[in-house]
Amino acid sequence: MKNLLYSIIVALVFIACTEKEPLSTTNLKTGFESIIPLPLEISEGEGLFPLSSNTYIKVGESIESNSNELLSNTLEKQFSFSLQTKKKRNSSTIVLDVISDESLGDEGYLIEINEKELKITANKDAGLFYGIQSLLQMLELQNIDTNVEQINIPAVVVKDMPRFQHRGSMLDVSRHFFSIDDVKDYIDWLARYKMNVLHLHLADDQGWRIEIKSWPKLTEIGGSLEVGGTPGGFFSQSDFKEIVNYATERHIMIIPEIDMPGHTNAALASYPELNCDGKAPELYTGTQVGFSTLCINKEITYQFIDDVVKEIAAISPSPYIHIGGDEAHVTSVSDYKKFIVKVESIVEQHGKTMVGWNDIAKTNINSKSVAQYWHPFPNEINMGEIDNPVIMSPAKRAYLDMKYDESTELGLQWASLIEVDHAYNWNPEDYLPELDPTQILGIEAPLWSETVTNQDEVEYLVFPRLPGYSEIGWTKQDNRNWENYRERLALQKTYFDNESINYYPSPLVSW
Ligand code: TNX
Repeated sequence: MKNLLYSIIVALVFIACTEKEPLSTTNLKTGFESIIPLPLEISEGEGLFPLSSNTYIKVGESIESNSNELLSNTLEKQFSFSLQTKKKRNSSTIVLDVISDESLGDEGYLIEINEKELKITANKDAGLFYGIQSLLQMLELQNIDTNVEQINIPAVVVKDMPRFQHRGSMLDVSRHFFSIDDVKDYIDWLARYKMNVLHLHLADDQGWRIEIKSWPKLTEIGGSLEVGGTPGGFFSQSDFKEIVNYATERHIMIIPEIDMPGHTNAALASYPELNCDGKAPELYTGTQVGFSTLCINKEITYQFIDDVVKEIAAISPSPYIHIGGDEAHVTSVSDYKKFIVKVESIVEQHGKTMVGWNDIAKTNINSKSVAQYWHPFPNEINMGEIDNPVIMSPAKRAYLDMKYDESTELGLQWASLIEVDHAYNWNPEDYLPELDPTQILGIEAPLWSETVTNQDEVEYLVFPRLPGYSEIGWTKQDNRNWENYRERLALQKTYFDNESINYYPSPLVSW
């Protein structure tokens, strides 16, 4: 009798120990109302979808990207199970498919979760990618034990699509140079937050950072240094293609910028013939702006620009080439006007659309060229005088190189101090009342690199402001408010910590 009792107890303890309690994900409602950028519509359903190694993933035939691998690999990395590619008895199913649903546009997606199926569909591959990003971020924010064997995801329908088509950031690799791996990290950050443009500022006074085969001294000489006099660097054309491919896989467009006619000291130091007096200046490693100009009235200047644009157009799939055009303080107004119109026609001859900083609005540009608004310098530019498409990057709100507060060591403060709430609380459609909202393509947050020398410093200025810019670009204005955003931003700490991101712990957020 004693033995029997003993055996029963042993058996019960054994059963209790081996039975795996499926952990529920969360006490949040669906989890999707916690992600950044906030989705358009979320409706709760009933029941739970069991995600485990018994889940089978079914991929639609018309999918072109490797989104399914992204999903399976990330889940495998994060948890202890992998998804099945063959259906088993009792399997739950994840379905990924591209369907014809124009209401989702080019970037929207639908997530439908019930007890049997977790389905992500989109009209295009980009939408599918964003749907997967939403699911992965939702799971990550739950801080689920990595050893859990089953995750129960509450039933829900999420319908989501972006407010603006252009959601980007700019990285200045001229003032300080950053490696391919650093740029790839930057691309990963953008992808996580459903941003789709990385504008690379590839040439300025302090450095020329892209190989031009027909003008090799641009990088040999012009790429050799950076701000502070430390060694610079440059991307070979094959490096650039590697970056473009990495970005394309993540549905991000790289917009290359060669700033001209000002901000050109690196080119002028490399080739004396580009100077009006035929003399090459010294390389420049300071941080002043507005002192250099290409020689506007020399034929060779346009030969040079034609070669540069031709080589870049050949390795850049983006429809845009950015020609800078800002702060040409030592170019006369009439020369500037002549110059921009000539450069625009060169860009168009190579099959691209010109983008320039808002200074180009003073010239007679074609209606499809794009103006990037940064500041009403110089001469109080009135953007209302042009009907062109506009990218909004107001320095007072969107400059990632502005300090957070007086005590921030990195960054500048000429435009404003930009705390996290100040970065978030503005509307691209009413920032410049003179613009027609239909002109606004979207937003870009530029990181100028005068004061940032390495990736740790980049992270400090980018985070935690970048998620806010992503939400401004993606989420409907009426669905955004700071109090709710600030709670969601605090949850991003999980990601920052997982990726060892050196973020600024703003006192406005309860981390
Ligand atoms: C202005 S924004 C510039 C850049 C500087 C930046 C620093 C713009 C078009 N020109 O050359 O790096 O300020 O904040």
